[in-house]
Amino acid sequence: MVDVITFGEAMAVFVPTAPGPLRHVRQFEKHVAGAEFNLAIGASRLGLEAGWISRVGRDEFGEEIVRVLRGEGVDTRHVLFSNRPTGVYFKEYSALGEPRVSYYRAGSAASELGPDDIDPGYIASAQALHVTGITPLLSESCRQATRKAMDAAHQAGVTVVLDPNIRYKLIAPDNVPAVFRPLLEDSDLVLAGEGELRAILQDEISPLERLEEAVLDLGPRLVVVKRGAEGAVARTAEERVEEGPYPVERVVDPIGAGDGFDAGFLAGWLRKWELRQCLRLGNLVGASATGVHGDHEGYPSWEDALAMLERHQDACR
Ligand code: KDG
Repeated sequence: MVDVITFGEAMAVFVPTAPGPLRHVRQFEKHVAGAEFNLAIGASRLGLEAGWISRVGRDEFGEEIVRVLRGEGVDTRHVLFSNRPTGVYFKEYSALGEPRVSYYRAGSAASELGPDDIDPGYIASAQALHVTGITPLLSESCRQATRKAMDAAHQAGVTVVLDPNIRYKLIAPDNVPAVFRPLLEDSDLVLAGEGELRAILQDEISPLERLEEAVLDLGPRLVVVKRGAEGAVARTAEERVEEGPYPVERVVDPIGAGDGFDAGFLAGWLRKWELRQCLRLGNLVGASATGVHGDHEGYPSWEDALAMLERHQDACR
């Protein structure tokens, strides 16, 4: 039995060793990452059986992606090698704001992922299917693969967990509601940023509580709002739980924190923890990602996460 299956694109990531416009950067560190790939690694470190479905290039970066996943104990039996190249992206740091990303992923191996690559029997073997809004934006075949995976999960009674992960380099803001609302309607559990929910529901005005209710009205039974430095909120029809952030001394790079939060939250939720503890674990794993330049390298092991959680709870008492 797999605890969580996810699918999407992983890429080689080039991280500048100094801030400033990329045209002036001379040196980069190479990493590999991708929202769903990060989630699979985070979940596996936290003791879940995680599977990742994708296509990678028959090239050095594709080899590295698969090696990293295998080293992390992620199930890669449903990863295919393709003759197209593995996608690449670059981070760019500025002293003044959030890091930026530049993608070189059009026509990549993962953009060829299609419905035939989704095995309904495999999806049915999981407790949860983790879906992001990135994958359906990569190509028409990726959109169909997403549809098939979600349908297979519903038919088998597998919980569909959606993280919209809206990437404005892949979609125009005006198109967000049309693409993301159906995904939201078709999910059991939603893990999203407040800005993402506002963009999908086209609601800039209502208080957060009303926004959460609007999501529940669409179908999901649990919505979790990730609020970064302000912590997170979990909301069901019966309860609303708000939890403060896990303290971070210095943010080196926030990319990967959202996927880490998802991994932490799910690691608690799939173990049937109460919502407050799931939020705490999510916040902790998300915070751990922010101390390093790579997306997932900072995620803790299960033992470390439990020890950190206990220390944090003692400090809050
Ligand atoms: O969540 C981290 C991802 O944004 C990053 O790894 C790149 O997957 C990526 C994407 O599509 O933006």
